[in-house]
Amino acid sequence: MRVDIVTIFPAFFSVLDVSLLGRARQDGLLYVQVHDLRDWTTDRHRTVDDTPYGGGAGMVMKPEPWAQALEALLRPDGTSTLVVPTPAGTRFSQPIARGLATADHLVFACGRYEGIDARVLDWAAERCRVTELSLGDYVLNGGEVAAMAMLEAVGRLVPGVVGNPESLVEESHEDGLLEYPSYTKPSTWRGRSVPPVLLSGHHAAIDEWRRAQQLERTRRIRPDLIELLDHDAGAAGPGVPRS
Ligand code: JEW
Repeated sequence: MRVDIVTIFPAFFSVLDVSLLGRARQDGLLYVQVHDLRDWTTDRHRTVDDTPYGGGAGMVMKPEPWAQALEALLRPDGTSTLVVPTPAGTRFSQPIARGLATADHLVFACGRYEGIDARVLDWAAERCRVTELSLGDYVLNGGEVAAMAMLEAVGRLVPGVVGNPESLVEESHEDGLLEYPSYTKPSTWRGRSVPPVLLSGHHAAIDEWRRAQQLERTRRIRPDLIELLDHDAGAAGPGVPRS
């Protein structure tokens, strides 16, 4: 997968070099390139923003530098997907990450200020798939942190990026439940023992205990996820009560 990221803060993405995805980049599975939007400005001050038509607080990103950037980066055959983090987008989720992981080329457009002139996305939608995504229901200062989270979620689903495919399935949200609690040595630490079943060597009992922990935690912390469970698929797993 090839990923291009356009931002006025390319330095935000230097952490990619030290993350999990750093190795995948070296192995050629993920080719990520970060671009400075200001490289596509033509004025002496490298201006990317202007005042909003209709008035109001803040500034809006000018369309011209974005069009120059996207004309340079989007494939002319329409096979690129433009990902635009925005608080007004569809909520990002694991199913959306799975969908994006099948793409061959993603371009992340990271806005700042009050966002990007709305005509840019209308124009881009005539050239490629455009997907506006929100990281969640809270305020961020721009698209960079959202893009970083989305790239990590998508990148680890690209075949070969995460070594063990089983670890993909076991992670939270891949089976629709929160994860079970994990423990390592020592078996007693500061007066707290590891749950004895985990030391029993009884694998069926361990599976059952972990499933019960997942269900208890999910019911307590994220009851909304229980509503989303596929009851037929869930009944095939170990220790799932038919309710
Ligand atoms: C996100 C891109 C660009 C937030 C989440 N928040 C917010 C907000 C902003 C400007 C105007 C109105 C609301 C800040 N902002 C962004 C926020 C993405 C931009 C400017 C964003 N996902 N993505 N939760």
